[in-house]
Amino acid sequence: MTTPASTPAARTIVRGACPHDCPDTCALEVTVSDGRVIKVAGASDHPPTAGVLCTKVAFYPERIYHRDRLLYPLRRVGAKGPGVSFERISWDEALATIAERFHRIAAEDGAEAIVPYSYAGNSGLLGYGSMDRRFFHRLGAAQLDRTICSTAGAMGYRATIGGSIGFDAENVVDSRLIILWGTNSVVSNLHFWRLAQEAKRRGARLIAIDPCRTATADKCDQHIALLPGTDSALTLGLMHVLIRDALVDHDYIARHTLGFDALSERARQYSPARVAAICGISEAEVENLAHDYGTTRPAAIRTNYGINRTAGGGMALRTVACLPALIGAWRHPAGGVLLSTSGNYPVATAALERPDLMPSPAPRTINMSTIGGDLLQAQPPIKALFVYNSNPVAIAPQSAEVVRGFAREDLFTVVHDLFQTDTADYADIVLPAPSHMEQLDIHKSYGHLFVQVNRPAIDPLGEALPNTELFRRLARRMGFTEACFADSDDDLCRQAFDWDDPRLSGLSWEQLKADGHARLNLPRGAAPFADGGFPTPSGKCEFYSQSLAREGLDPLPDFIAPREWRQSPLAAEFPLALITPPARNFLNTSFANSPRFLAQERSPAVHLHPADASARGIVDASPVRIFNRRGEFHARAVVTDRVRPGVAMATSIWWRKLSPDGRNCNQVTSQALTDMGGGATFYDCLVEVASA
Ligand SMILES: Nc1nc2c(c(=O)[nH]1)N[C@H]1C(S)=C(S)[C@@H](COP(=O)(O)OP(=O)(O)OC[C@H]3O[C@@H](n4cnc5c(=O)[nH]c(N)nc54)[C@H](O)[C@@H]3O)O[C@H]1N2
Ligand SMILES: Nc1nc2c(c(=O)[nH]1)N[C@H]1C(S)=C(S)[C@@H](COP(=O)(O)OP(=O)(O)OC[C@H]3O[C@@H](n4cnc5c(=O)[nH]c(N)nc54)[C@H](O)[C@@H]3O)O[C@H]1N2
Ligand code: SF4
Ligand SMILES: [Mo]
Repeated sequence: MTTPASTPAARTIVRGACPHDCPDTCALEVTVSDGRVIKVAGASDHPPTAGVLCTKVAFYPERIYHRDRLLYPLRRVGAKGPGVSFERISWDEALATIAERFHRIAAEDGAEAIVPYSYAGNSGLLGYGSMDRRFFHRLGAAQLDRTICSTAGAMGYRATIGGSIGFDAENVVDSRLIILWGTNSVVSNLHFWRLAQEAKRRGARLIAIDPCRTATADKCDQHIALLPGTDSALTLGLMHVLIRDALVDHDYIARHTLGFDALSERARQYSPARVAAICGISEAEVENLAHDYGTTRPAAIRTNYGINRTAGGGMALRTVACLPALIGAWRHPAGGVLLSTSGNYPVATAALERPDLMPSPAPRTINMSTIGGDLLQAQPPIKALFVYNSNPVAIAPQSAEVVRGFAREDLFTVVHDLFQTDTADYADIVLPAPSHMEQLDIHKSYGHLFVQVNRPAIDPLGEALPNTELFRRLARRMGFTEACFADSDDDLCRQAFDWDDPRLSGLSWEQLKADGHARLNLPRGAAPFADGGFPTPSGKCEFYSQSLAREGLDPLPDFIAPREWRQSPLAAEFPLALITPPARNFLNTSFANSPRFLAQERSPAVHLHPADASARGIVDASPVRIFNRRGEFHARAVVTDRVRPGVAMATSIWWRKLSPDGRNCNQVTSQALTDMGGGATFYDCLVEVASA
C-alpha cells in the first residue's frame, strides 16, 4: 500500500534544544510534515524537560510562521525610527555595503569605532558566539562587555564559592527547606519549580523572598516581602542570628571556609532590628528565617538574577552564597545554593571565539549596559553598530539616551533578527535570521547538567541565514583568509567543547549528534562540596576574599544600599521603588510581538499596593504615568496587595512600538552600574506614579 504524503506516516520528529535565554534549556521534539513544523513538544526522555514545555515554546509554530518574519535583506530608505521604510536588496548587495562601510571606518577612524552588540537571543554555543566573535576579533572591532543580565551576581558568587556552580537541581526533591530567593520560578525557571513541588509533596517547606507575591510566592508556605536591593542586609541578619544562637556548623567552617572570625565581626553589626528597618520587614521574620534555616537539613537556596539588578547586586549574591557553608548545608546532596550551572561545562571558548585573532594592544571595551551614553559620548566616537541576538532599543536602560544614540544619522547600524524589532527600526541594513528550528547548534545550560544538540528541523525561511553563515560570508567579503572562517557549523560544534575533559568522558560530537543529549559525567545524587574543594584560590568557601580586596573592593560581605531607595534624598520626590521583572508570556522582548501572548498580557501594567494607589487617587484599571527625571512611560494600574507598599512592579519587556505610548519601562531605568561586574541596575529605580 502506498502512503499519501499527508498521512501521519509522512511526519518526522527532529530532536532540538530550546535556545532561549532561560535556565531550563528544554530538549524538544519537533514534528515536521511536508517541510513545515506542525508541533513542538518537550522530550520525555530528557529528565530536566520531562515532556513539558512552557506555553511560549509549546506554540512555537506561531513564532516560526509569524506573518512579520523577516525573509530578505533590507536597506533603509526613510528617516530612522518608528515608521521607517525599507526596500528589499540581495544578500550580495547587503554584504558589499557592510564590507565597504567597515573598510572605510576602519581606515578613517580605526576599527574600534565599530561595535558588535549581541546577547543571548540565541543561547546555543554557535548562535551565541562563535563565527561572529572570530569576525569581530579579526576586524579589530571594539569588544563588548556583556553585562546586561548576570555579571554582577556571577562575580560576587564566584568570589565566594568559585564559579557558576552549586547543588544539582535534580537532588532538590529531597530537600526539607527550599528558599526561592529573588526568583519567580513558575515564570522563569518552570522545570525547577516542578522539582520544588515534588519536594513539597515529600514534606519540604518552601519560602519565597521577593518584594512581590508572585505566582511562585503564592504557592510557597511563606513569603518574605523585603524591599528591592536589601537582600544582603537580610543575609547578614541571618548570619547574625545563626552565629549568636550557635546554629552554625563549626566543624564545616573550620575545615572548609576562610575568614569566619572577620565575618562574625561584620555580622554582629547587623542586628535583627537594624536589618528589619533596612529591609522593611519585621524582626520576627529575620529571627524565624534564621532559625528555620539553621535547624532544617537538607536546606537548599535557589537564587537567580533577580537580586543582582541593584547597586549592590554583586554583594547580594556573594552574601547569599556564604550561607550554606555557615550551616554546613553542603554536606547534603539536596543542600547548598544554586545560581547557575553553566560553570560545570568544559566549553572551549578560545577555540570557538579565537581571541588570538585580535590585534595587540587589544581594542577598547564597550559596556553593553551603557550603550545609550556610549553612543552619545564615547571617545573616539562609535561609528558603526552590528546588532544581533538582542533588541537594545527596547531592553537597554535609560531609553531616552539609547534612542537618541541609535537615531544618530552618522551612525551606520546593521541589525540581524527574525523580526523588525524596535532596534531594527534604526538600522541602515536589516538582515533576516532563522529560528533555531532552521539551524544546527550545540547547547550547555544554566539550570541543569546536560549537553544537547539542536538539529535543524526545516530549511531557513526566505533568505534567512544563521549567525554563523552570515559572519562566514561577511568575513570572505572583507577579505579575511584565515582557515577558521571556512569552518562549517558541524566543525564548530566539534570545537565547542573540550571533549577530553573528564566531565565529557566517553562522549564525542558524533555520539551526541546521534543521541540528542547527554548528562555531564558528574556523579548523580552527590554533594559537590561535602568535603570542601571549592574552586576558589584557597579551595575554601571564601567569607573573606583576597581577590576582591585586590580589586579594591570590600573583602567581606556587607550591605550596599541601592543608589535609589527610600532612604535616598530622591525619595522625597520619587517615593516608589520600581522593579520590572519578566512577564510570564514574554521572554525579554522575544514573544512580545505574538498576538497570542500580547492578548494574554493585555497591555503594559504597573502593579501598586492599595495604600500607594489610594494615596494618589489611582483606581484599578485606570491609566497612569510612571515617571522620574530620566523619563516616563504609561501603563494600566493594577491595584493589588501582591506588591508590598513602597514598591511598583511593571512586568516586562514590552516592545516600544507595540505599547500605546510608544515607550516602555526602560524609559525610567538607569545606566548606573553594579558594585561588581559592571552590571545593569534595572531594579534600582525610584519613580512616582500619577493618573494619566
Ligand atoms: N517567562 C520568562 N522567563 C524568563 C525570562 C523572561 O523574560 N520571561 N527571562 C530569562 C532571563 S534573561 C533571565 S536573566 C531569567 C531571570 O530569572 P530570575 O532572576 O529568576 O528572574 P525573575 O523570574 O524575574 O525573578 C526575579 C524575581 O525577583 C524579584 N525581585 C526583584 N528585585 C528583587 C530584589 O532586590 N530582591 C529580591 N529578593 N527579589 C527581587 C522580582 O519581583 C521577581 O519576582 O529568567 C529567564 N526566564
Ligand atoms: N527593564 C528591564 N529591562 C531588562 C530586564 C528586566 O528585567 N527589566 N532584563 C534584562 C535581561 S536579564 C536581559 S538577559 C536582557 C535581554 O535582552 P535581549 O538579549 O536583547 O533579549 P530579547 O529582547 O529577547 O532580544 C533577543 C533578540 O534576538 C533575536 N534572535 C533570536 N534568535 C536569533 C538568532 O539566531 N540570530 C539573530 N541574529 N537574532 C536572533 C530575537 O528575535 C530577539 O529580537 O534584557 C534586560 N533588560
Ligand atoms: S523558554 Fe525555557 S521553559 Fe520554555 S521551552 Fe525554552 S527552555 Fe523550556
Ligand atoms: Mo537575563
